[in-house]
Amino acid sequence: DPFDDGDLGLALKTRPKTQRPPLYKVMLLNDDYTPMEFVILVLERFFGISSSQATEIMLTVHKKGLAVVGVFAFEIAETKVAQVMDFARRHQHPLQCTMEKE
Ligand code: TYC
Repeated sequence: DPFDDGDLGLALKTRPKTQRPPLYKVMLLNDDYTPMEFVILVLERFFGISSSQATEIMLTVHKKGLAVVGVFAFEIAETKVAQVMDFARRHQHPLQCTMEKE
């Protein structure tokens, strides 16, 4: 009949679905006290971001309140957040880093 999509429909319905892990956005939040240079250092050290890109991202956080600094699988995102929070705490800066499912 004219509504029968034949083999193509069957192929789509039976195609094995490729499973991808959920991704998590890691974000930095602005505050009034963390030095700009420290935020740039965090972006370079923990996210492998170049000095010029790190400066741009830091200024985005400063102006907009937050920015996504990377997107990772759950365990990687968790590790980045923990590393940044620990580094900030050890330097007595109130910098906050959080993650959110994409
Ligand atoms: N607002 C801070 C200042 O003026 C700089 C800053 C940028 C702090 C980004 C946190 O995630 C941040 N010193």
